[in-house]
Amino acid sequence: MAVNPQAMRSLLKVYFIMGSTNCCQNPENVLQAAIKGGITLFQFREKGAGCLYGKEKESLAKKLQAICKQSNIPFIVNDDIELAVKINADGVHIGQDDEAADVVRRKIGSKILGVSVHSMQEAETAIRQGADYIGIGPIYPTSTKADAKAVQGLTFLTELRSADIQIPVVGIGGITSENASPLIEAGADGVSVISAISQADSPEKAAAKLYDAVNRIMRNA
Ligand code: TZP
Ligand code: MG
Repeated sequence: MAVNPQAMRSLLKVYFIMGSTNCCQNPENVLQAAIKGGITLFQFREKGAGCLYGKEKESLAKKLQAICKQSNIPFIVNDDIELAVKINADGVHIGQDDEAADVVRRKIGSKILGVSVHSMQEAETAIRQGADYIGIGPIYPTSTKADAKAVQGLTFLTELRSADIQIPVVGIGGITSENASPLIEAGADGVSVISAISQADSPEKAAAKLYDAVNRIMRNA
C-alpha cells in the first residue's frame, strides 16, 4: 500500500476514466470540463478501435496529465506501466490480464496502484500484493467495454463489505448520477465512469451531478 486509505477513499468519489475513443469532443476540453464539475481522480485509458499508440498516445497522456496537475487531480494510467513510469504519473490501474500486482508495485514504488477484481480470491490477492484500491464491476450494463464480464449488480460489493474487507473500493460499469446512490449505500467509496461524463452534452454538469449524488449519500452515512 502506498497511499493512506482515508486519502484514497476521498480520491475515489468521482473517478473519471477516458481516452480519445470515448470522447465526441476534444479530450482535453472534456477533461477540463469534468474537473470544473468536480471529479476527484482521473484515469487515462487509451483503448479500443481507433485508439492512439506510441508517440501519439504519450503526447495525449502528457497533455491530459498537465491539465490534471493544474487542478491537483491525480493522474492514473491504465495498463501501461512503462508509460506511467516514463511520464511520472501518479499511479496505474491494472486488470487480471496484466502483470501481477506485486510485480507492478515493485516497478512503480509508492505510486497509487488500483486493481480490477471479480472475486473474493482476486480481492485478497490484490490486497496482499499491495493494491491501494480495488475496482469492481460491471455493476450495471455497459456498452463502453466490449469484453466486460457479466453484470454483477451490488452482489459482490455487498459480499466484500460483509467479509469486512476494508480496502478502498470503487464501482464501475453503467454508472450515472441516477443509479450511483445504491452503490455508495452498499459500501463503495466512489464511482468510476466513462460515458456518463465523456459522452455527456455537458461533461461539467454530468460530473457535478455525480459528485452531488455521491456526497449526498456519504453525508447521510
Ligand atoms: N470495466 C468494467 S465496465 C467498464 C470498464 C472499463 C466500462 C465502463 O464504462 P461506462 O461508460 O462508465 O459504463
Ligand atoms: Mg488491463
